[in-house]
Amino acid sequence: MRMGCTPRNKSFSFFSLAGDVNRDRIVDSQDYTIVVNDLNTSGGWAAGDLNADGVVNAADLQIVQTNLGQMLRPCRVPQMRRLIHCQRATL
Ligand SMILES: [Ca+2]
Ligand SMILES: [Ca+2]
Repeated sequence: MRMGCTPRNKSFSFFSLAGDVNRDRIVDSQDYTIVVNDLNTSGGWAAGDLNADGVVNAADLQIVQTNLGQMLRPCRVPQMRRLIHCQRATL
């Protein structure tokens, strides 16, 4: 008896950059402005609640300030064909 499901390739893209409120991979003045505009409100990450304590406050602003200028470059995933070629070359 065979159980389970048919394996399929899946691709996920995710990243985490502390202080990047608008998730554009850069911590800059736009993120700072979002937090300042939402100070003392409740909301999620998009509102600037970066430490997930339920309120946008000075702690969240500190996270942005600490990480100002940080950025993430898009990562490149090798194409499967190239990966297979590399594996054969090493056998
Ligand atoms: Ca940003
Ligand atoms: Ca917070």
